[in-house]
Amino acid sequence: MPELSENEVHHLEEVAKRIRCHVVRTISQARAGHPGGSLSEADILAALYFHVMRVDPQHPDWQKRDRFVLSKGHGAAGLYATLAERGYFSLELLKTFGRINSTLQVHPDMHMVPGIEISTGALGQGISVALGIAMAARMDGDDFHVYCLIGDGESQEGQVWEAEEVAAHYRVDNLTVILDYNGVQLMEPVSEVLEMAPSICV
Ligand SMILES: Cc1ncc(C[n+]2csc(CCOP(=O)(O)OP(=O)(O)O)c2C)c(N)n1
Repeated sequence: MPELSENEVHHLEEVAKRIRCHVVRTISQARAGHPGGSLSEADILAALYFHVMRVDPQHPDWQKRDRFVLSKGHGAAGLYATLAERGYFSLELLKTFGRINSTLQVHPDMHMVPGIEISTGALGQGISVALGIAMAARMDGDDFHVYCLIGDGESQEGQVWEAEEVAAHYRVDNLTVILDYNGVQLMEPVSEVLEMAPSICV
């Protein structure tokens, strides 16, 4: 991928700022959702949806599109903001985030929201599904790429490690997994939760 010019980097930074503003607004209006993880993923989502991924917001089911799976599904507010900025649906819809009967629930639903590939929320599952999509694409001879975002807290799930081991074993090179290494899970530093692990194990 060619290096970005200063202008292009500036553009992505501006997009990420707008995503963060939407996140703060939607989550505070709804009084629901996960602000931390939705804010920390903004730069990653801006880069993916506005530079890296091959997508067509007017045709969200286009067969040749790259796929994105938000394995840390509780960060849906950030993904909705990105999809709205990219033109999958209106920015107005963001105002309904978390309300009863809205399509934009706190965890993303693939049957209700254009651009959402997989319904996620149970940590550890998204990366396994992303791996399955990538392996199926390889078998079918499809040339799209699969991107998956996982959390550092989420990485305590054994399922994450199992998926990564399988991906390495089968050399699944059409899957890119990105770790949102923000150091926090819910209200605690990840390092403090990890310190608890030995006492949980005995
Ligand atoms: C299997 C499972 N266990 C517990 C939860 C509850 N939960 C929601 S968010 C979260 C913390 C996730 O931390 P991290 O992956 O670091 O996400 P981020 O900090 O990026 O929001 C937990 C434990 C869940 N959604 N799924």
